[in-house]
Amino acid sequence: MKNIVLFGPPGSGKGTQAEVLKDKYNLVHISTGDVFRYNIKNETPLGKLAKSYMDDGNLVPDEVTIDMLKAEVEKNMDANGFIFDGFPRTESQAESLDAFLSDKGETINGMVALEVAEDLLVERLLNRGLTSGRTDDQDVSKIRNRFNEYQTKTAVLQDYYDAQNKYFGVDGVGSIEEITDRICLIIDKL
Ligand code: B4P
Repeated sequence: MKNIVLFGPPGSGKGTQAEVLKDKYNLVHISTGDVFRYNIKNETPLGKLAKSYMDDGNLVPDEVTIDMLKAEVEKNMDANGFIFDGFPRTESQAESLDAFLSDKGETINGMVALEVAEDLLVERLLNRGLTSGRTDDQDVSKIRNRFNEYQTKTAVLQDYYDAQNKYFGVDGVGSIEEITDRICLIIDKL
């Protein structure tokens, strides 16, 4: 399997790039944000729980998120590999993912991190909020809280993967196609 973690702050383009990369490399794309939003839309118990966190721009608790991620992987064990989009977002999630994959004789091949300045991210998210209906994209204070969650809980994962020589930073500013090309140069070598 080829297993890639797509990483970066909110709005950096993880979901956008994953949509292209999954077809190019024939990988299964798992976006924890999308799975939560699907559950919210269908008013499942998981959706009701996740909504209370996501609406304010907070991370959903690890125990819920990790179990959900594992279930998504288990559904697709015949895949060529996975693009993990928006997961892991905490050290505990990263450790659980490593242990879970290791039990299956698999590993993360690399983390590709999209690097974009915060002001540009706010602009992108507010812009998406005009049409997406996502409450977490419509309010600057909620967006700032998402960045705060990222800085305090998620950014540390750069060191986590760097220590395994698996961290690859990419300039996330430019056209979507240009950024895809930059990411592919990395994935092709993994
Ligand atoms: P996510 O759904 O993961 O979303 P995101 O971080 O907002 O966006 P992403 O980086 O994928 O950006 P996108 O491509 O859409 O998270 C939402 C929430 O879910 C979290 O806040 C949290 O509450 C919860 N959650 C999810 N995973 C979790 C976990 N593991 N643990 C706990 N909680 C979790 O791009 C954004 C915008 O930019 C789009 O409008 C796009 O069109 C635009 N764009 C993309 N690339 C561009 C480019 N090159 N130039 C210009 N615009 C671009």
